[in-house]
Amino acid sequence: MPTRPPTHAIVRAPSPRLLEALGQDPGVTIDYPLALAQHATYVDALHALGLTVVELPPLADFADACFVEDTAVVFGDAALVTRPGAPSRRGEEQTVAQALAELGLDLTFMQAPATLDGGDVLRVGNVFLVGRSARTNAAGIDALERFARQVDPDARVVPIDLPPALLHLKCHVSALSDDTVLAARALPLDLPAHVRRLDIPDAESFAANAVATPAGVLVAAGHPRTAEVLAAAGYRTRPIVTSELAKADGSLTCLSVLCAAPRDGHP
Ligand code: CIR
Repeated sequence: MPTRPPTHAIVRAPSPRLLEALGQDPGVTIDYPLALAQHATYVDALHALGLTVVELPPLADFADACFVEDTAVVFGDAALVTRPGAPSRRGEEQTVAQALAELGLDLTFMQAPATLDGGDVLRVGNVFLVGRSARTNAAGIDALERFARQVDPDARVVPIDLPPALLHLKCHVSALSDDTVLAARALPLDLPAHVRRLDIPDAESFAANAVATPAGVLVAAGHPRTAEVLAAAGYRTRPIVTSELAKADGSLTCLSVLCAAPRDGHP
């Protein structure tokens, strides 16, 4: 069954503790007011794609809580609420779960010792490529497989060992649709035969992580080759700057959870 176009995006503005977020290089300082402004621009861009944006209140105690993607994997009318791999991030998932429930999705909650970050899950139709990473363990991958098969008995989960330097699988690849992915050239991927791969140069690998809806694609600004590849393939693109969130290892998909709400009950 083809993926229904998303109707909603769940987001959360960066916490005032963003400067303590995981993954920053020493000597690099996040400009918090600029991070807030960039996040607001991202939210505007989601609106422009026709999505209803559910803005969760910032979580003051969670430095990484704006990276909501890691807390849930949506598949059809269901969502797997994850147990994030970084202990400091556990708890972020609760308000995301509540928002998904209010939108009418059926929730499954991952249990210890499983851990998984949504940033490791690349869904292409009913095939889930999942990064085996420092954040996502074997029990997390098993839990993802059980969840996916409950929703669609034909769903497949394919684990991928990540290069050690890569935080999440989706740092260097993202799905544009049920049959197309955008990927950095150097990333090896065992894709199903029907999946088309659009390659971008490794120098632009940050831009491989794009937010795609049928209405258009949000893509990291300042990556001209990627913009050309997408345009040549017929995608309408909208460049976005998220430099301050990138300093905390965040890319574009990690700032939202997209879903097609079975019940549009959110205020
Ligand atoms: C972390 O290390 O968890 C955050 N600083 C960045 C998470 C980025 N998430 C994502 O790309 N899905």
